[in-house]
Amino acid sequence: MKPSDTILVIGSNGQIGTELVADLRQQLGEDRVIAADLSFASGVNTNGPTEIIDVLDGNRLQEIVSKYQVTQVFHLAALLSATMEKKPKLGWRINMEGLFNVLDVARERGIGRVFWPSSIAVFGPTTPRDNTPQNTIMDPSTVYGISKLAGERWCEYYFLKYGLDIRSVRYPGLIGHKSEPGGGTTDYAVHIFHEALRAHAYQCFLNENTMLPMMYMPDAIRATLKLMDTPAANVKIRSAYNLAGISFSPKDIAAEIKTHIPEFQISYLPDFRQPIADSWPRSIDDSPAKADWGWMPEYDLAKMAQDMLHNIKKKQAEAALQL
Ligand code: NAD
Ligand code: AKB
Repeated sequence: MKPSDTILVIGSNGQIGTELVADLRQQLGEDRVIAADLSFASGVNTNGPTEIIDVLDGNRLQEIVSKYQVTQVFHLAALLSATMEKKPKLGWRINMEGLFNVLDVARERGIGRVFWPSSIAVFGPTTPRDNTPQNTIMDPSTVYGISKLAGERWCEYYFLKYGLDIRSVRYPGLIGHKSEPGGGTTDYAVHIFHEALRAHAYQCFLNENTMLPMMYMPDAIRATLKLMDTPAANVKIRSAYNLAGISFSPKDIAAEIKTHIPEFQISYLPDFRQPIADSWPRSIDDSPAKADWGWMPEYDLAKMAQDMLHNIKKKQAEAALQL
């Protein structure tokens, strides 16, 4: 990222965008980072330029890119796995047509660099589930996973065919305290902290031994910006890089929370998200990301849990004062 870059973040008000925009604005200045989403009613990201956009509207996207002379795009607008199982056709449109609109405007306008996130959802029931390699069987059984796998293929195609400098990672389930998660299968790992502090109890929608790859948001943002700042010649994978942080099950995270809140109780009532989780890896081999651009996570389960509890406790206390 150069000081002269002007960055457009589409889907800016979600779990990742909220933290990414704040980080980018801190580095580049508020005016150089345009937050774009369906609405700004929540007030998030309004400390700098904002644009209302539906990513399905290609003309509007062209208009914004030209208005600000955008040089980099982070395209985060999507529906996530659990929501998409309920709204498959709408999700397919948003995830695929939205991506095409971004790829096409980037190609036509000569945008220097584009980031689009993939997910561990690209893997499926017959993928090796432990230490899942970068290149392996990919047979996603969710609409979301199919859209991410198709997206990866299209990103690589635009790189090979048109030279578009597009970069991507397969994020694990992301955990953060600054915003609510947006309809994923891994959301329990965020909700559990809020409920542990509020009610000392949580009913989990996955069973106790469901081990999944996860990552704390500061690591995810650092990985994203590190990949985007890597010299193009070192970015050898143009579909999406495997990315690993922490792997744990609901039982593990509950035990970690109990070290801070001994009275915390967890119960389990698996729902439609259980088979989705069962089709995903338990842990990820991210050695190509480590080798090509020096990726290294900083947060383990204990460090992440301590930080989550500290920050959510503070937020809940501030909210209580305002009542
Ligand atoms: P989120 O649901 O929290 O946020 C998505 C944002 O996109 C929302 O603010 C929403 O309003 C916006 N949006 C939805 N439809 C739109 C449209 N048509 N036009 C414009 N904006 C629209 O999602 P997130 O967790 O921030 O995820 C961002 C990206 O990262 C997605 O592509 C997601 O698949 C990917 N990802 C997320 C995770 C995770 O654990 N959060 C893991 C893997 C991959
Ligand atoms: C989801 O659960 O849908 C996301 C993801 C892993 O892509 N968190």
